[in-house]
Amino acid sequence: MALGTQLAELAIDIAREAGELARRRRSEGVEIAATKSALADIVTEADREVEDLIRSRLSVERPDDGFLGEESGAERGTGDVTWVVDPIDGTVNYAYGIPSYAVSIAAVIGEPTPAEWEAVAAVVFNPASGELYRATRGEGAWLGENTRLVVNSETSPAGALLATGFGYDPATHAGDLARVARVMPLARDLRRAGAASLDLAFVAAGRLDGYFERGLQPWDHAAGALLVTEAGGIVGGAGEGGTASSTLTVASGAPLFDRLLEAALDG
Ligand code: LIP
Repeated sequence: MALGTQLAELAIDIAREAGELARRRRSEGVEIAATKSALADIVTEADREVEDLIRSRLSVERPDDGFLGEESGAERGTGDVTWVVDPIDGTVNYAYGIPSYAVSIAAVIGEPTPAEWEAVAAVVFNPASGELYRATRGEGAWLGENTRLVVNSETSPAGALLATGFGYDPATHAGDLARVARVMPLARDLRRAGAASLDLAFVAAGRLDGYFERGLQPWDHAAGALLVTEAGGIVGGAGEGGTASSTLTVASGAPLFDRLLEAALDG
């Protein structure tokens, strides 16, 4: 069995177990454990517990692999594979009880930085909706067992349905709003779902025409980006060589991408 397929099957199994834990903890009531980069940047006890579950499962199944997780940081492996994990992407939604959050797990090879890695397997699982998005490099992207994901490459005279997000630090909001103003002439409307991995999954599924956001961390976009590219779309940004980065991440079908990137980039 090809490596990507093996890693994807493991990621699906772990994401389902982790997602069920997150869903169960949500139903029991959520405790804010701490704030991180800003008052609005919260972490719940469930974030930490879910990441611990994912990390311990991977350490048993793939002991030589590296790990990069939102809550427990980075650990280099002795092999070529690193797991990039956001245990609960959409943490604020989760804390408020909004059913739009996801377990995001990607397996990458090479240097564990977005500008250098090659994602080979990805899973984005929303336990509230039951929707599991998955992709293996070179083998396409899927929703559930057999719904093939294909980005929307049609351009509508009404404009594009786009999604974006805003950072936790209030000092970044003016720049984010200026970016929205630059992009709006391309849009029919905007959506703000609050979970980058689900925004990227929706681009892959053709439910959004495009997505742009400043301030994402590698674990926010690692899995969703592979969904988009395996669904025929393009992911890039302001990183080295035009890659997705914390400065800017952009995803869409090919006809829209260059215009969206140009409008979203800071002047
Ligand atoms: C979130 C992203 C979202 C962004 C939020 C936050 P988290 O990740 O998924 O797109 O707008 O500011 O970064 O913190 O829930 O893992």
